[in-house]
Amino acid sequence: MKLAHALLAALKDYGAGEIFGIPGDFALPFFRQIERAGILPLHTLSHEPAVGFAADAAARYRGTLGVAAVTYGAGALNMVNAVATAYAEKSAVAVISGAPGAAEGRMGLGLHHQVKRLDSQFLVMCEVTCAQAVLDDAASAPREIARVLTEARRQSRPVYLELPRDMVEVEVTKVPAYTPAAIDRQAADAAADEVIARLAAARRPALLLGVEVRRYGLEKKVAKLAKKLAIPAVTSFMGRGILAETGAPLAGTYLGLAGETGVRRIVERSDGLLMLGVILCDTNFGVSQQQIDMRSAVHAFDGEVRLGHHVYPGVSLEALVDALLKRAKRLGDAAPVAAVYPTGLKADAHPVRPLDIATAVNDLFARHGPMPIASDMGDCLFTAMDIIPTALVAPGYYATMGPGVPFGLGLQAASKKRPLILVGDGAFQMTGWELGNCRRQRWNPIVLVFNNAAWGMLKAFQKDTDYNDLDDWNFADAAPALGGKGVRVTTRKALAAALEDAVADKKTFRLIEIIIPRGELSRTLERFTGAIAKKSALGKET
Ligand code: TPW
Repeated sequence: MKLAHALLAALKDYGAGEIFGIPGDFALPFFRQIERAGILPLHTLSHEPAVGFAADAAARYRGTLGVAAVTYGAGALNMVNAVATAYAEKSAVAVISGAPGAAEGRMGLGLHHQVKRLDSQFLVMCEVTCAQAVLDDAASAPREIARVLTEARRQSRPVYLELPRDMVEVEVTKVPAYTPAAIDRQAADAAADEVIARLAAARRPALLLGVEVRRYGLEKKVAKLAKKLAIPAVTSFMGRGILAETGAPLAGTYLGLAGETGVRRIVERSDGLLMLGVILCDTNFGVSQQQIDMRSAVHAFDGEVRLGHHVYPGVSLEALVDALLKRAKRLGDAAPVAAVYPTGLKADAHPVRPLDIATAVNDLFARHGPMPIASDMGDCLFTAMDIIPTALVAPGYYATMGPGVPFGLGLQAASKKRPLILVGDGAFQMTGWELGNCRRQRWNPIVLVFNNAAWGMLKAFQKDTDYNDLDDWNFADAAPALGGKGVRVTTRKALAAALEDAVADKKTFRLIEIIIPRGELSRTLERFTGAIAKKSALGKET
């Protein structure tokens, strides 16, 4: 079979459901084969960052593989930030880039889209992916594809495959099927024995659940484990939304001093904290990492389990969870505390604050059922902490702006469900334009633009400056030109009505531009800025 077909069949076999892409001349032969083979649907977008973000959201939703296909140089390098996001936040995106053919490379001329050397792009991609291959040899290509895609699945990180344009139609053999890593049960059992002993000896054991639980498809098993142990369970910031679909009671989301006090106490007072799949980073641990007793904590992440100075390498999260499930017994006695979220918006003429948006969305979900959410970086993401947990795709660690809208498009393509997109006006300026692709693809997200006419988060950190103020762009007016419907709301009453109206109309995307008075912040961001101010004041005293 043709190399392109072998690659497409392998992408599907390894879990991909679609391809997001933008072609270029080095990628045209591959794109033709994508269309002709019909193995995976192709969704073209407008700008490469969005291609990467959409593929990332699809990978996150499915817990398998997302695919981003681009051209050499101008295309692939335009996508580096999105691939970096996937790397940092552990999302298995396969980047497929076109490239010059062997004869072109030998010409000795600088080729268009070439940076310093022909392999400059490869070197850049090495830094943001966990495995790479150039498919320039028909004999080894199937093995190379299998090696690289296997790493994507096992490590849940992006990978890079470069497909020179003269290789697309060469004949190759089938790509070997995906085989999950062999599990070392003995190592997993030994680790689980020690973990259970540690939890049983603790006076206040607790569970902190992170994003790997979703990435490796372990939500049901972990929900069962939490129930068996009957100890308080919370998610990390990145892990927000995991277990939402299992109905398991969670006490909330840990955000250090920026989060709820009750949740902070559970985590920081625990003398036996079991962290499953949690990325150790400043956003997950807020501004109070030093208050967690890491010596008594257990950290299972990236295929190893750490307890104090003991390390069990080669124990996947799934192997550990399986072994824990076999041993778990009731350790806690308290009925699990489930978090409470604001409902019952006062639909009056009051201007809209971020908390009102969360309340309005909670009311909407109560009436019509939950929607999966894609959020950008900004106060919209902190506002999401007051929304009833549901599947959430957001850049909670790498914290890039721009993914909100394209995450939402990828989420809809993968889930086939209508998503809710939360995005600030600054971030919407970056990638909001991608909504113009909805009509063609029959996507119909509901988009809430938090318009505070500012880079509000930055302004919250630096109040005495003007350069963080933005102009008012009238985003609602732009919606019809992009094939959707838009409305601008300034009061709580208008917001509630606009949400109802949007849910009722499934024909196009709906953009609700919510005017928020500058300086109004979510509760989480208020606490966050307060904690930072307090910390820097303390720092000055010492
Ligand atoms: C790609 C730095 C973090 S938050 C922020 C900036 C510029 C302001 C966001 O403004 P927006 O939302 O979207 O209006 P809000 O709630 O704050 O008003 N460039 C990139 N990523 C990041 N994170 C920045 C700059 C930043």
